[in-house]
Amino acid sequence: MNDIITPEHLVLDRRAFLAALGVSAAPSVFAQSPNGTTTYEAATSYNNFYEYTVDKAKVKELAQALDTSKWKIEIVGAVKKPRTFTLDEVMRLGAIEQRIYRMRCVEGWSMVIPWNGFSLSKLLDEVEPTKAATHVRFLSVSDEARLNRSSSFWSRPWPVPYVEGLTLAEARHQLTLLTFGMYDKPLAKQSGAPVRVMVPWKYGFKSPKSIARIELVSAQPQSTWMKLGPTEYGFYSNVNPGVPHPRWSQATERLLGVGLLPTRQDTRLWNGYGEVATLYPGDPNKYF
Ligand SMILES: Nc1nc2c(c(=O)[nH]1)N[C@H]1C(S)=C(S)[C@@H](COP(=O)(O)O)O[C@H]1N2
Ligand SMILES: [Mo]
Repeated sequence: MNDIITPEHLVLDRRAFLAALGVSAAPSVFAQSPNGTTTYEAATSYNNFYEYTVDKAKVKELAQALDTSKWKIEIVGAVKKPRTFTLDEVMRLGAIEQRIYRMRCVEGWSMVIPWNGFSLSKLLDEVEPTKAATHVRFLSVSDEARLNRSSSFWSRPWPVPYVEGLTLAEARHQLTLLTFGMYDKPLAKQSGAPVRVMVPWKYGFKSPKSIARIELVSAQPQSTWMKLGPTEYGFYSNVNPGVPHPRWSQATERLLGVGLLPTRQDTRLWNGYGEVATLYPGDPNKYF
């Protein structure tokens, strides 16, 4: 089953996706979970979006407070052409493709999801990073008024905005997807509407939701998770069954939303996306 999930699945015609905009009541063609694809229902009912809550089942409801109309993405820093794009302007930069990616959360569960978008490199080419740019920093929405920061799970409010980062080479890799939809529909709010990045060979937390700002920078950025747990969450955080989390093994995972019960399966180096090997010369375990 996993072998059919390759980046060659670039099949969706852009018009089909645009036609789907605003037709949110249409039944998902993936409702029956063909080919081991996680159901839409499962993928949009069990979510991590800590700015709202640490309760995976409540995200779906709380995230509806996010206003995604009039969305803008600012791209600044070490670029020749800094620019603020409307969502529509960003979406016109490339043909929307469908890519079925595995997603492996650092907590030990995984899903298989058909995303809609195009390579982030298209957007980066548009703003022309300068020679000084070595890394990319992503900032999720920081409209604090709409965010629930009162989680009792943490002793202090969840830090906003959620920050993630990649090397420029990782960000430019064709697998790194600027994502506007899933299952041929616009992203649900709990899934990171209206735009997120999917980096399928890294743990799920490296795929930031609801992105408002992208910065090209000259040093490795500190992500939210590095700040919160420096001994547990490194900058690279590539999926790697050989490197256990300090508190649990990463050797296997529970695949969710495919059958009635989760399926336990082996976790694969780089989540099975071996083509990223060129980004990591030497021992894969040193990229913490
Ligand atoms: N802004 C933001 N992005 C985020 C998160 C978050 O809490 N806030 N959680 C991350 C984690 S831990 C995972 S596993 C995935 C979950 O994506 P999903 O809810 O669409 O499955 O989103 C990632 N992106
Ligand atoms: Mo995660």
